[in-house]
Amino acid sequence: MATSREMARRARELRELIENHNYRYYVLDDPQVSDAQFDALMRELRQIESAHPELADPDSPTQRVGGQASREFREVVHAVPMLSLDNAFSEQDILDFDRRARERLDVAAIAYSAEPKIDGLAITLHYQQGRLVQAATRGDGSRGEDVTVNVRAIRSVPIQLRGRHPPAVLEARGEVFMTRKSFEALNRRQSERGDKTFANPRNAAAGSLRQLDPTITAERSLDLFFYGVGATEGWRVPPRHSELLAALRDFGLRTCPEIDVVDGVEGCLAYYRRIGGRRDKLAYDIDGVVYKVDRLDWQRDLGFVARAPRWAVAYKFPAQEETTVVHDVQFYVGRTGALTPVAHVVPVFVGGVTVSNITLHNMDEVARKDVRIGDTVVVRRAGDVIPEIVRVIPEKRPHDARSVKLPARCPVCNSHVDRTEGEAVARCSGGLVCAAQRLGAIRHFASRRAMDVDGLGERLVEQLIESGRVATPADLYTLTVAEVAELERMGPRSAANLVAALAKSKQTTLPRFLYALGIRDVGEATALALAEHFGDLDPLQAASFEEVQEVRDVGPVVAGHVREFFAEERNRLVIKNLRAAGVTWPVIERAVTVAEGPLTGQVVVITGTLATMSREQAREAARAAGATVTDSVSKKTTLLVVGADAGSKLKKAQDLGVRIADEAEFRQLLDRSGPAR
Ligand code: 9MJ
Repeated sequence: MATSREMARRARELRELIENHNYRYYVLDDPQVSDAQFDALMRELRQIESAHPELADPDSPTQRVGGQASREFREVVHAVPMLSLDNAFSEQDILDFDRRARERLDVAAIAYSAEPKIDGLAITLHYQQGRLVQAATRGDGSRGEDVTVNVRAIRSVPIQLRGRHPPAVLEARGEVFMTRKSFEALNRRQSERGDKTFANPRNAAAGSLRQLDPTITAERSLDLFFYGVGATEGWRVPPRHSELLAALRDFGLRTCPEIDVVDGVEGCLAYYRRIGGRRDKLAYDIDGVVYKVDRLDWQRDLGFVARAPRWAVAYKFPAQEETTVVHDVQFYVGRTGALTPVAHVVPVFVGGVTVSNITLHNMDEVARKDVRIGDTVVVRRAGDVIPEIVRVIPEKRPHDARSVKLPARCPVCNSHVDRTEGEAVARCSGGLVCAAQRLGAIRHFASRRAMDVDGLGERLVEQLIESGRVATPADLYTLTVAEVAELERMGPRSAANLVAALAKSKQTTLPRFLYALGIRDVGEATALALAEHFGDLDPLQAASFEEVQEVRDVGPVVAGHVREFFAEERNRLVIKNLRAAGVTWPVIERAVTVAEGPLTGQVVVITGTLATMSREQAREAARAAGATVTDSVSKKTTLLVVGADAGSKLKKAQDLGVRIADEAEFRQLLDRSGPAR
């Protein structure tokens, strides 16, 4: 049994170890132990403290989350006022700031501490003889609120400063914030519990810091970066701000690792660009950068105007999030007929541009975000990212807000709108009769990777369609030079060039032609696979649903689109006209010829888990034996191979009277020698 002296020593040792690991982890960003090892130390300390209540210490790391949940926050008067910063919004503002400072100081150049401007809440921590005695919010700069119990719950904040000789008084100032990751996790938890979610990390940090119950603050993982000091006693303040920050780090107070010393205004502007470029990659939100004259004697010489120092300025980034109002939602029809809901919002300047239209992508997205016409919404545009509606602010929803309804008919051609069950996207069924799809279809047909018709720009296609001269791609090949020369911004020469380009495009390849048709979900890779498999257009047009599925990487969905496309009379007519106009391609030697073998003529489906081979191996084996292999059971299926846990396909095959073989039988079938040639 350990003596209580030994226990007291071990408790002291553990507290020191734990604080040291915290410092390595948070301040130096260089942990020496794993989370599990750290937790083990905390566990051991808790055990000792509960077995030996006489060893309790309010400053023990186990006691971070303690203290009374007060009913309100006491007011704190700041001995040294907490400053605000002047804002700059342009390079010119920064040039002016630097010029004024140099003129006042009568110096040629100034070194600045350049710091990200953390978008959080300013806070001051009062350490006496190295011990955290009080934490307060900025408030109005003169008076704030006492949030000591909550700040103690922030793990990166030392309760006791490091070092043997801490100042008698040190008021360390910084910004409390929440990382984006913690913010998202918090909002997920909040919505799972049916609690209110926060609009952004800043609000979440503010809400968490001002919790009356510190256990809630503790579970919300707040962070803190220090960037300055208030009152100090018994401490020789270093001569430069950058050195002061280094001293704070030595005390165990975390500073932002992005802080740098830069030379002159050029250095400031380069820093702004550098940080701006990495803004989205940082773990936390920043809303600009701050420049501070690095020499503290120069800071004193420059002094203040009202509450803002003459030695510092905040250069703000354009806001990435703003709120605005949705005044309408309209549906746009794309090349493939997809209907896209687009929110029309009151124009708002966000992320450096004015945004007035925001895509909502599809009806699932509308439902998920529950966007209604009349709603106030948070809009975000970060970097080059397209603007998005982040969320609705439900408290601001007017009584007469209208929900967004998918129109029953295409807004362009009035054909009916299809929404396949389980699919997010709704589509106009009007194919080539829909003008929206016509423009897209013809542009796509002529595009470089399709038929590669040089000089057929959007405006030209629009004119050809509007004049009624061109309704389908086939009509392009009947254009004459004289007709084209009549169009806006066309002369005889460019008209001749276009007609020549059209003539040239007639010599194409089958993959290009198939891609050019704009069949839904048939991109270049699928077009190539279809072309290689069938060799020419006629066998593809004649192919059954099952036969199309034989093509590598083609499943039932794409096979369905291909079949629907060729089943449509109007499409076949367009193709016929294209060929009549002289569009041709060389026939491709079929890469895969149907093998002759014991399963020649059979249409095989494989289902369930096989014991001796994978399903893909089984498909290959069946193909090699001459079979056509498909994914789904139909009237054409002649053989169903069943492995373990077969599902609905077995039932369907039984209903249709399809022959069913188990794995052993299938192997026997494969092993039979092929028919004599
Ligand atoms: C922020 N928000 O990151 C200051 N700040 O300095 C930095 N704020 C500041 N400095 C004096 N890095 C007053 C405020």
